[in-house]
Amino acid sequence: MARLQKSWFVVLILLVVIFTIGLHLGRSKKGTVTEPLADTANFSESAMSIVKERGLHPDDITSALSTFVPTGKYDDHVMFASGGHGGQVFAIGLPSMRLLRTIAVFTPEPWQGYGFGVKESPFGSPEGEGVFRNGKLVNWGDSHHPALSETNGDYDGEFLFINDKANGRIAVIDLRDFETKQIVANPLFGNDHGAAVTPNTDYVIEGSQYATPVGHHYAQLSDYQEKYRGMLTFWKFNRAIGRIEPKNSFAIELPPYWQDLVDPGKLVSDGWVFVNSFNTEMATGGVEEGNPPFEAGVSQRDMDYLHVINWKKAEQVIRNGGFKEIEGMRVISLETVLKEELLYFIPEPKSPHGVDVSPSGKHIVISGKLDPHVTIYDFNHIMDAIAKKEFEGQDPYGVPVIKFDAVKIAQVEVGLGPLHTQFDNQGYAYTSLFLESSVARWTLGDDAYQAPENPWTLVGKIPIHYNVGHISTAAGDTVHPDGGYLVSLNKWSVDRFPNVGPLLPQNLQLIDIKKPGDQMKLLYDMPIGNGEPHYAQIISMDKIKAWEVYPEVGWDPLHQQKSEKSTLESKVVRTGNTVEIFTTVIRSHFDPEHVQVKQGDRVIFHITNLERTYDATHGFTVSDYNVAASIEPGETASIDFIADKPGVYPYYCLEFCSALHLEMMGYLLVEPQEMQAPAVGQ
Ligand code: K7E
Ligand code: CUA
Repeated sequence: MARLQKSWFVVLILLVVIFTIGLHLGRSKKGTVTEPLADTANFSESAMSIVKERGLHPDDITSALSTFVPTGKYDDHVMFASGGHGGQVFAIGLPSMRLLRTIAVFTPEPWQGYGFGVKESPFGSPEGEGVFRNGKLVNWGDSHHPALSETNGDYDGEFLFINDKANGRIAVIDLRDFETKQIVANPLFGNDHGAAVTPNTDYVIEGSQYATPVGHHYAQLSDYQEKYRGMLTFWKFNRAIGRIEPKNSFAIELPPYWQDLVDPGKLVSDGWVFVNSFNTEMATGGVEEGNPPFEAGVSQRDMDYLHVINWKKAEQVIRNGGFKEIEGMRVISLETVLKEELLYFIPEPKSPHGVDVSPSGKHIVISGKLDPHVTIYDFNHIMDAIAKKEFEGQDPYGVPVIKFDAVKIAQVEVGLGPLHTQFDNQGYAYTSLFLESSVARWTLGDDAYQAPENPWTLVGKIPIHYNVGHISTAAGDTVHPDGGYLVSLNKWSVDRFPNVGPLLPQNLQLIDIKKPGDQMKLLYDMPIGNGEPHYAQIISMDKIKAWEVYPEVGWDPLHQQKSEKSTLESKVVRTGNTVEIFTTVIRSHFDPEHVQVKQGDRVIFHITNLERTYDATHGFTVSDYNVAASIEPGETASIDFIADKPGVYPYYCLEFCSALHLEMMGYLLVEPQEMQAPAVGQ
């Protein structure tokens, strides 16, 4: 006991010394930094008393020192985590694991003035046609797979894309202002799952999940094999305007298996995309009719099919007119897919879920939830097998099935319930183990920078808490992973946090992966009391070039250009029954402060924030009209509603922007119909 205490004390002193040196070296010009303690002996004494008082373990101290970011200093990475069925994206700083920003995407969010009457958002403009499904407003989503834009296979920090599994949609977020600019809805299918970008962001690829008749049509389940289909959509992204262009997009028809995750090739495998699938049984469920339930029906076969798709060639087929148009989308039929040799299958064991291409592009790693191995395929072997037609047969639709043994180069026994794989800069791969609640680290064959004896070896595991889904490493799906951090995105948190009732937070755990071998270390638990994080992307902060304020006063953030409705001086313009109020805001008043309209008028406030000061955001709302805006420095926001109820409605600023913020208000007077004088001549 005494010896343990002594060695603990030595560790502590060492850490204190390192910490003190660190403070000297790392002093930031920004913000205030406390003076490093000159007297380390005194410091260690006071630190020791905290350690004792709080009952901390030596490990806790290294974790705390590894993640603590002092006031005025910045996190070095940011993680964009999906918000699951909350429909949002979270930007979280690493290593501190502090939530920096919620980005409203599929679900309205009033703090950002998103979805509450502001026209400069997908919820307020024709660009948001994807917020409608069957003519109905769908104002939530199930966000799963965020994908950062890439240039030559590396994150470029310009855009973020994310899918909505529930409603088959893709959103575009501009990282200059961290705001959603576009939502597109897939015209061919209702549920999606895989979403990823090609290495130069030419396309955002969206895969369907549950097969349905194409184009939201009707067909009996007894016609499943004939009339239901899977689809892979290639949404063309125009970087210059920051928009997906549905007209230049296309889709590939697939058999009615349930296509799952999507990962495009890179470097050697650029031009190809890998998609796994399950339910190649084509089970159609129906427990109530005495059929096996889906969970049994879809996992009868030992192998499902990894889809290997030549998208560059598909693009060529589209250019040559080899498509039919369905619901406005150019679709390559399964028949053409076969004729043009765009699609091959490779058997993949068992209940596959994750598919991940290694940084070199040479290896494709898949995991089957019911197989304790990850299976690794070699891209060059796949190309050889295709050239030599090493097929074991065809699926019922005539798709050639490549011989498993011809292309599988390794299997690593990692543990129970493997799901998703990520990569680092030391030649390791990491696989989440759902059933075991741990993360396995293994060496990545000839991608490894230091090749061990057996190039494919499990080297360590770390338990997590609990039920990990995805994991994310820094730049972990690019051609140059950063290494250093791994975040485990856990579904359950069970006993990690104080009881807040039966709906528990999810747990995001930060793991230090800097040290080699079996030396991964859990650093931090971040509860997130919000929709389920599925996947995340972690990027170095150096690559994010976000604006501090909008480039010009009068900026339209949706189109990233000067707004036609901006103004430097207030004015009210009435055209028939439409009243446009060109409003300016600056600390601490609106101009105008009185707005008089008639019951039934259409009222449009065009509000320009004249501020050029970093962080001088104002808000705007009018009582009872369900409107909320956030007007960041330089922004012009337009809010449009019908003043259908007479009365006096205060409008006020929502952000506590100055000492006189409470005074920052105005009155909207809606004159009742009966008081309105009849027009002259009547
Ligand atoms: Cu595994 Cu939607 Cu990527 Cu969740 S998915 S975990
Ligand atoms: Cu502007 Cu409060």
